[in-house]
Order: sequence, then C-alpha cells, then structure tokens
Amino acid sequence: MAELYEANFKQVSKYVHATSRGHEAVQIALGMQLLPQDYAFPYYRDDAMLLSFGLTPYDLMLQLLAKKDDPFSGGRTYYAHPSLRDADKPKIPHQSSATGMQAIPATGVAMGFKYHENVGPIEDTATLSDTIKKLEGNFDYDSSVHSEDSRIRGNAPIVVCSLGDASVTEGEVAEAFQMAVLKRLPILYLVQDNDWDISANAAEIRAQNAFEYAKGFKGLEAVSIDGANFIESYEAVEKVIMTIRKERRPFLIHAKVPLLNHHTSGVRMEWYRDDLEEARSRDPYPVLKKQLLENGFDEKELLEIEAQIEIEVEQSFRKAQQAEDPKPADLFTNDFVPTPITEEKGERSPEGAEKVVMVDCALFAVEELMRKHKECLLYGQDVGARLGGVFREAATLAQKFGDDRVFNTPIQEAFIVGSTVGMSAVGLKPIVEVQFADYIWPGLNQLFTEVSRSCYLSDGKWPVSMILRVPIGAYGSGGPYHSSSVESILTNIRGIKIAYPSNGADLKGLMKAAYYDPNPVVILEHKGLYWSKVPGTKGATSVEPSEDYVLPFGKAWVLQEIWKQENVETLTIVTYGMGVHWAMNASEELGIKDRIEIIDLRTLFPLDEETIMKSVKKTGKCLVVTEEPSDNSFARALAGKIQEECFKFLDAPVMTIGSENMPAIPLNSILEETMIPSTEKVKQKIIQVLNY
Ligand SMILES: Cc1ncc(C[n+]2csc(CCOP(=O)(O)OP(=O)(O)O)c2C)c(N)n1
Repeated sequence: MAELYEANFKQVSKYVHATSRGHEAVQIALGMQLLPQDYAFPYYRDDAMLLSFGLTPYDLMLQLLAKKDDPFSGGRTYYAHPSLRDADKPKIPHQSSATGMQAIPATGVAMGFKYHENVGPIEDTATLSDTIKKLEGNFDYDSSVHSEDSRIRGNAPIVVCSLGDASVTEGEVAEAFQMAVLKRLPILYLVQDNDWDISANAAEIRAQNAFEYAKGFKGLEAVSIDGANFIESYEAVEKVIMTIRKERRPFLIHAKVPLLNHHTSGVRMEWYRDDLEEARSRDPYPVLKKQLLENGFDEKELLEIEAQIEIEVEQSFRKAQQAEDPKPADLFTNDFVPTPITEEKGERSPEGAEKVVMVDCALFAVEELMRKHKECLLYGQDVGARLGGVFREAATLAQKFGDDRVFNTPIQEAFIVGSTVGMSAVGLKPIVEVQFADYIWPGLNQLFTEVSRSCYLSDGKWPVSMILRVPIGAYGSGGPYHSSSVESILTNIRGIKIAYPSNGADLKGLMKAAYYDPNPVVILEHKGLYWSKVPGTKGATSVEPSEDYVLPFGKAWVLQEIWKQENVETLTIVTYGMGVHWAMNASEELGIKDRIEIIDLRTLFPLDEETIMKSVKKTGKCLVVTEEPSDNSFARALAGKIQEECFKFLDAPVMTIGSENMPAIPLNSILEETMIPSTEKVKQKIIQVLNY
C-alpha cells in the first residue's frame, strides 16, 4: 500500500497521510492478538495494525481519499485516524492528531475497566424513560466482560495505547503513566521507537528512551524488543498481554523499529534523513519472509500471496477513487447526538420542600444521580472523603458511595478532563471537577482536542458523555488565581454544551439534564452564589426542586418580563450567572422594574436566541451584562449578533458591560471592586442606555 501511494503520489497527496512502512512487524503482532472486548488507540502511523484488526485496504483507502464512506469519520479526518465500534473488532474510540494526547483518554478507558471490576456489574438502571435508557452512557456496554472468571480465564479486556517515541516526552503522557501505576490499570503502552521525531532525532529530544523512562514509574513493567522481528514481537506481546489480562497491571513495550517511508506525505525523507541505508538494513519484511520459509512456506507460495495482494490493493485503490465524496450537507451532521431532555419536567418548587443554598442544590442532584445510577461517578481534586471538595460541594458523597465512586485525583487537570473520553467509552458517566476556573487551562487541551471533537470526527460513534463542573467567578478578594471568568474561551469550543446557572433550582435541573445528555457538558458554578453570602444574591437560594426535575439546555428564563410600551424607553438586559443578580438589583434600586426585561440565559450553548431576539424587538434597547472583561468576549459577540438581527427595531446601539480589560483580577479589595461590575455600575449603564 505504501508503494502504491507513492506511485500515485499526485492523487493521494491531496490529503496528508503517513504509513507504517518499517513498523509493520510489531503492529501486526499486536493487532492479531487483540479481542473484540479490548480497546485500542492506534497511532497515526499504524495502518498495518488496522489491517491486522480486520480492516481492509479499501476501508483505509476511503479515509486516505477522505470519501463519504470512510468507515471512521465520513471523510472528516486524516488517513489512519480510526474510530470504530464494530462488534467483531477491538473498539477504537476517537483520538486526535495531536501526538501523545491519546495517552490520557486511553488510560481513562483502563480506569473505566477498573471501575467495572471494583464496582461490579451494572445492570439497566431505573431511568426516566426508554429514550433516556437508550441514550444513557451505559447503552451497549457489556460490563459482564469484567467478571472475575474472565480474568482467571485470561480473556478480560485490556487497553492498548500506541505511541511514537517522540510523543513519550510530552507532559500529558507522564500524567497518564502516573495514573496507570497509581491505580494499577490494565493497559499496554506500545512505544514504536524509530529514533525520529519529524526531523529532530533522539539525541536532540530525549535524555532516555521509553524503556528507561518507564523505570521512573513504579509498577510500570517495561520490555524492550526488536519490533522489526515478527516472531520476537509476537511472543513478547503475547506474554505481556496475557499478564495484563490476568494480573490487571500496566506494561510498556519499547519496540525498536526503522522508519522506511516518509514522515508523512508532506514531509519527505530525502530532505533530511541521513540514516536511510542503515534503516533499510533493518526492514522487517525480509525478516518475516525468512521466518515464513523456515516455518513451512515455500518461495512459490509467498510469491503467489504477494501477487494476489498486489492485485487486491490495486483494485481497492481504483474502487476507492471512484467512491462518492461527502456532500456539502454532510458538514452539518453529528456535532452532537440528540439529548432526550427537551422539556422542563418535574416539580421546580415542591410544596413543603426546604429552601437551600445553591451549592447544596448541586450536591443533592449529584447524590440523587449516584444513588440511581451505578455508572455515575465523581472525581477531581479533594472531592474524596476527607474534605468533600474545597467548597464542600461533594461533602458526604464518598462516605455514602465509597472511594471507588468518589475519589481524589492528583493535580492533573489534563487527566481529569481527558480521562472522561475513556470512561464514557466504556459506558460510564463521569462527573469531574477542576478546582477553580483559573485552573482549567491545563485541562483545556484535552477538552478542545479530544473531548469536544470526538462525536463529530467519529461521525457520531463516540460522543463523550461527561459533566465538567467548574467553580468560577470573583468575590471577596479571591485574587488573580481564584476569580477569573473563562466562558468566552469555552464558548469558542464547538462540540461542548455550557451551562451557567444563576440559582440553585436551575443548577439542580441543569445538572440532571446534563446527566442524561449523551454529550460533553461544562457547568460553570459561580462560587459567589454558592452560599448567597455576597450581598444581593439571596435570589440564588431556592426551594429544592423534586428529584425528577429537569431543565433542558437552550431555554432562557425571562425572569423579569414587561409589556411593550410606546411612551417610555424600555430595555432588555441579557445576562447569566452573577450578572442576573446585578441586573435584578439594579432595576429594583432604580425603581423601574416595569421598564426592564431581564433574561437569564441559563445556558451559553445552546443559546436561546429566539427568546433574546423576541425581547429586544419588543423593548427596542439591549444591554448585555457579563462578569468577564468585555473586549473580545462572548457577551460582545452576542451583542453583535443581537444588533445584526434586531437593527430595525433598535433605538440605541446594543451595549455591553463587563469587567475592566486588565490581565487579572487583583487581590486588593479596592482594586477588585474597581475591576469587576457591580449593581451600582450596572445601574449607571442602564441609565446611559435608556437615555441614549
Ligand atoms: C501536540 C503535537 N505537536 C506537534 C505535532 C506535529 N507532529 C506530527 S507527528 C510529529 C512527530 C511525532 O514523532 P513520533 O511520536 O516519534 O512518531 P513517528 O512519526 O516517528 O512515528 C510531530 C511533531 C502534533 N501532531 N501534535
């Protein structure tokens, strides 16, 4: 195939691709030994491994040429970037093209395996409806493969994470290794070491190879093999895999291989390789041929096989060239899978229920979910039994549900976020936390690169069903690293849903909706609203909604509604989170509640544009209130959109108020107050817009 691609370079190089040429022996040795219950994360150089899983050259060529019927992504992503959910083959969740980033999702799968083994079989749980049951995390995952019996018999599932030697130096790979040894996870890291990054070689980019590096991770047993020797590879892999199936612990295989083709079709070996002659002397193909001849095949038979394969490959290529391209309309499918929660249901304010603070609304929601669904688990920093979260947002959960279902993680935001890809792929529903929005950054890479794109790039096969809880916002001198707002960064990531509730009842209803949503959801929880301690935020406390209360995403709340008026100036305030309280207080203090309509967005994506536009067309003026610095923000973009759609109805430009445009929220209380909006500042802005 590599030769055919080279011979047809003009046609195939429209889309970038890399082949495994030189790496085939170890890839095939591994691929032949995986079972349908195993999970694999092949690297972008692993086309030989994919063939050994049972994919055909035609299957792979459909992706090479980005055709509609590419079985992995429908023409959306590069060659040998698989994602597959076939019953008879190892399962392949989506992984990005960012090197090394697959280590965390893959390790997340292994952590999910361990969860199944510790927590026991997950049967169908009582759910709200059949539709939900179908869409819930646990639909088609058979947790019985994790029985003790399967471990004894040696067919318990394992995870394989394939890595290039250069990617092993990346920081996130260390997070994955750390968790694999800490939790003794059933995962095999296969490192194919060809001594090259792209043009940088081993001497420039690493102080030790992967085999030596593994020694720093206590409990990561490593073996080093000649990955260009098929029999040696097969036997080593066989031994390692059987040990993992039975003993449930991590391994690393360091396989030395020669890279015999270009780095990729776009980066050609003749430009910089100074070792080609030596590399060719280690070609695995003559070694395999010799091994076959020594084991009962004859020369003629091998020639016949080669000739036959050549014809098949050639025909596959011709056929793939004729295959249909995607249509423009195919751009718009599978960004999300449908959620069953589309209507508000249950009792928002049950009679006799207690009034509770916002943080408890979230806690009770999670507790109800965990009681009902064994596949629901919670992890993050300090959420375990000892503390129950720095905001006590998970207090008592570990005591009630045990340390397997509620546990502390190391300070590894990338792992916390990215491992949900793997957890979700084995039918679990992880609720995870980063401690403060200010610390989402190390996790943002996984959120963007892996979590948000998995559904779209796997053409709907692997939606990531997870909830990421993020305490956010400024109050009481939290200072520059415990106060920041980050929603504009998040709303720029397509493929995730984002809630930003302003009160406890909404938080509980949205948390439930997020749970039953098979897509990734981020919930931004303003820590100034958690206990309604900030003056003017009593409105964040609520009567606790009933257990079956759900609030769909994408439905804003007009919490202060006004009539259309001809003889006075009226205004719509569009806001969310803390802004809702500033707006409500400001309109009350100004004594003009009958002239100001206030819309609480509740979710920033999906966004209820219909409610916004309808209101602005009625009132003729609009102010968007945000806690973020206003320049280049979500709020500013929304203001632009409103302006565009409501222009003919407007009596003033759509205005925005937010924090000052400074790099951080300073610690000193005077500086903090100067930086962020307040009821007083919103009042002045309202007057300005009304008088415009
Ligand atoms: C995070 C990230 N940075 C940079 C790149 C660009 N890139 C693609 S392949 C590659 C080299 C990877 O080398 P290695 O992991 O050893 O695999 P090999 O190509 O040698 O098989 C680089 C730097 C990338 N894909 N992802």
